[in-house]
Amino acid sequence: SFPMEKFRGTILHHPPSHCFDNSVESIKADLTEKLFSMRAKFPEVATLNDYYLALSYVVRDRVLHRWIHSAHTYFQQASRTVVYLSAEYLMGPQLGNNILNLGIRKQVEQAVAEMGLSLEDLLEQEEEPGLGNGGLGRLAACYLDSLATLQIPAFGYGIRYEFGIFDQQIKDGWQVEVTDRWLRLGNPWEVPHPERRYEVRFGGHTEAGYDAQGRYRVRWVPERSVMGTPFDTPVLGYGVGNAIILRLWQAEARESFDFQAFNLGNYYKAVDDKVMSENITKVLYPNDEPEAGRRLRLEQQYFFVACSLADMLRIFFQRDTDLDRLPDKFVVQLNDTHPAVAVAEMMRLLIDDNGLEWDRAWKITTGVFAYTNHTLLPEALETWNVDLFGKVLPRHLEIIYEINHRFLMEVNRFFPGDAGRLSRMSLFSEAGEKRVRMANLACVGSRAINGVAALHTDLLKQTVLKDFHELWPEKFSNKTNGVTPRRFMALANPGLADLITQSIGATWLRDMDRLKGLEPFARDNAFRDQWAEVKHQCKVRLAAMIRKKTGMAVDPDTLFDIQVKRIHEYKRQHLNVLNIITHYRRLKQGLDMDAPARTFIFGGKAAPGYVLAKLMIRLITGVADVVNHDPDINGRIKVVFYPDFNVKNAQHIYPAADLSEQISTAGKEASGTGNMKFALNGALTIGTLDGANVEICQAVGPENFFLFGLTADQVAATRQAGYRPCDVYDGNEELRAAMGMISGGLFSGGDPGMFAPLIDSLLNEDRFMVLADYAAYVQCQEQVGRAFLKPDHWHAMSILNVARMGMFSSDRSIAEYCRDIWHVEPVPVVVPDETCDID
Ligand code: CJB
Repeated sequence: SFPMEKFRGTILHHPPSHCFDNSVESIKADLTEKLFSMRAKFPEVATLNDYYLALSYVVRDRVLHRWIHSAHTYFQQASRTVVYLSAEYLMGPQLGNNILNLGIRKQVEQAVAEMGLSLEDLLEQEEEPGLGNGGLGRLAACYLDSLATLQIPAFGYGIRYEFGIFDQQIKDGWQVEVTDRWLRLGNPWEVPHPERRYEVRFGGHTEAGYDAQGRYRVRWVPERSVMGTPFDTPVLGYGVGNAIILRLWQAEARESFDFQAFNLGNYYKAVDDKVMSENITKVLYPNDEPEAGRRLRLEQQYFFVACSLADMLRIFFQRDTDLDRLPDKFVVQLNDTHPAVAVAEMMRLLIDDNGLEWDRAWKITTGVFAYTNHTLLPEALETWNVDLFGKVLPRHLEIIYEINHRFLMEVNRFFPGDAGRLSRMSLFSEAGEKRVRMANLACVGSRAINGVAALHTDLLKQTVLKDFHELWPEKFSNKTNGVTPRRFMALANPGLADLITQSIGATWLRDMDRLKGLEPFARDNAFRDQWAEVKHQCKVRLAAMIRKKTGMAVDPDTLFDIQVKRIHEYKRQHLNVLNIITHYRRLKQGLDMDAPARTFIFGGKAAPGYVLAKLMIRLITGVADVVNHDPDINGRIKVVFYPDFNVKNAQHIYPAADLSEQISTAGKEASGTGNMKFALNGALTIGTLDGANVEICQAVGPENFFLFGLTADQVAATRQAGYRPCDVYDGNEELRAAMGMISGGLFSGGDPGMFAPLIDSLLNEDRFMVLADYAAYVQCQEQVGRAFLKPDHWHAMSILNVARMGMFSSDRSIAEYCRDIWHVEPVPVVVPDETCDID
């Protein structure tokens, strides 16, 4: 490896400094050059994808220029650094965002136009890296964007899945999963570093003994090992020279061939190890999957944690030798419990590999980590069977036992003789099969614990982490999620961004509180008309996309009512459907004839093993089939299922919404972030008091928000009082009729059995109180319809929503993490010879 020690103390060289000419002529010349040097093509034979790749390499050079100066600055200043550990990143397409952040959009647009291409077509070529399931993965990506923009030295570490989240197709109304081969045509954004591999060990056993100094030591004798190779993707800040790195690990065999087996003539045995090793980073696991494939998932988690911590220590040792100073130099944020095994791995590194005593190692470890919880759903809290854990990570299991032993002694000192508390707080659950509780491990190993919205943090303190809050109240804080306005406003909705900039200047994109300046424009008729026109254009664009993807024609003059997110019972897409059916039935009866015509748009993936969620998709498409073709309805209702919801599609969808559906059962959605993306694009929200909806409603004002349904407290109380969904059913004629239409087979081609599991679960248990909120929801939707018929007032509300949403920028979230948890300061990066300013 590179002899870094030579660089310690004094810096001998500056990184190369190219003067990138960002003129149109120069970009054209570079593009032709890249077509030749990277694609071996001349223009007459180049495909659109060749041009996409060539342009990406042109942009990448400029991106790398910023990264190399950033890395050099951080190294030189030995800056305190944030390490973000996340098993998921949903980065979205890179080309458009990098062009935006480099500030070269106009030149690139013109350059490709002069070459007979359209930038929009080239952007459409990009296959996004779908390395995450949903909100949690996208949050990690927004946070990298804000870390770079706020000039914070940081690394995002994760897994380079060969196959990300599946592509969704709809066949005969059902979801079909298709392998996501995102790397098929190459990925121009990453730089592999095979020279910087780490070995990661698995299995085997441990041996205890005494070292030469007579100290007790444990030696882990692993059974096998794999190598982790990093792939780096730079992430640019906006309006600054700073860039940071997303470093994703790929698993590889130590040797490509087992030479002994090969020499014995067993070729297939020889490649076995290679295949097994590469399996570790083969595929992303979908949320909400039942137990299958658990072992590999644990291996994935440990694999990326081990590589990342080894890399962090390598960087630390470039400039320092005293491990006690590690917490001064690094803070490691655990994005949920997926990387929580890092607590045990850190202890192992310090004790076994670096010879530290337990207490010293524990002080360092608990000085480094912080933990973000993302869910209250008990079934989503991660635990591992102890036998499985011990087979994969025998040394770590021992360490966790020791942590637990010492921890429970401490608990017992604070709460003597409280056996119930000890068993609830233990790192092991003993009811049934013995399991390791990863949330408890994360809490014990971290100096800070946070939830992702005010309500969520309160409920954490009162429920799942109550005991930890009683023991360490000072560790807890709230950090309400945020989203990046660069991708979800400037890039996704340039029309809106330009209108805002014309009105209040350009600084809002880095300082979202400035959006407040839009408030007076809510009363300005001319401005409202422009606002309405921008929204209309976005709806026209989405209508064209819908046409292309589904063949369906929808009318941009109707109310676009949109629910896009993972399909899940707690998110209650079926509540939305029940309202649609109710509205449909009323229209058939000649009622509600003055309601505005609506287009109901759904999008989202169901976990492949989640039967009821897949049935919900089938219900949506079934309702669409009937309603869209009913001549009595005559276009007053259209229902669309937009296939394959991902970041790329989302960028077309959020800007086109009039109404945003945020209708989860109160107390179940930790935060939500789609709710923010919609509102920042001028959609009004219909929602419950759940997650960040609570704060959104407060920020925009309840008069600009369609609120309905039980509160979290009422949900709990209703449950306590012995909630019986069948009583609600019996008492509501319209609800009975709507459910009757489903179970009668109207939406399943006459098959009354198809939706029985869904109907039965609503009638018998209704875990998520769909029926309890039904009447309030239908009524609130009527109010929405009436409000939409007064366009001036509607657009004024829309403007006020955007004006008051500034606090939901991820810049605000990250600034709070920096101030309260990470204690880290900005490090500005000066990039020499950049000829272009941010526009
Ligand atoms: N979340 O996407 C996931 N996956 C999980 O396993 C647990 C939670 C979501 O995280 C988002 C980011 O914090 C939240 O906004 C969302 O409410 C939560 O469901």
